Amino acid sequence: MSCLFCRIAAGEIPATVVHETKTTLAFRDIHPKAPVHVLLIPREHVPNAVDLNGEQLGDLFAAAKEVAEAEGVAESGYRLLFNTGPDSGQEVFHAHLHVLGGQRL
Ligand code: IU
Repeated sequence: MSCLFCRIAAGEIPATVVHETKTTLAFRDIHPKAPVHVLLIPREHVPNAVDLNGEQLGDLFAAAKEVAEAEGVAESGYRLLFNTGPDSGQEVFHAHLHVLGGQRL
């Protein structure tokens, strides 16, 4: 298995997991760009956000809401971001939703 995030989902590579469901895993970004920077991934390998089906998207957004509440940024606000493709700066080709907050962005 060569995909980094598949390996994190499988528990082969350590990550600081903050939330998990049957379909979704949330862990802290290793190079945080804000005080709160959590990545949410589908457990199933999907290369890009635009390849996610409706159920996977719904699960990611539901998890993002829970993470934002648990991280204390639900009221102050936060950014949800998918990078898609090389020009966006996407580095890991396993779809992931960034949750960024904890400061004025
Ligand atoms: P991007 O949307 O593909 O650019 O985001 C990839 C993120 O994955 C980026 O913010 C990295 O800091 C983060 N990351 C990580 O959390 N753990 C890792 O082992 C690697 C990248 I490589």
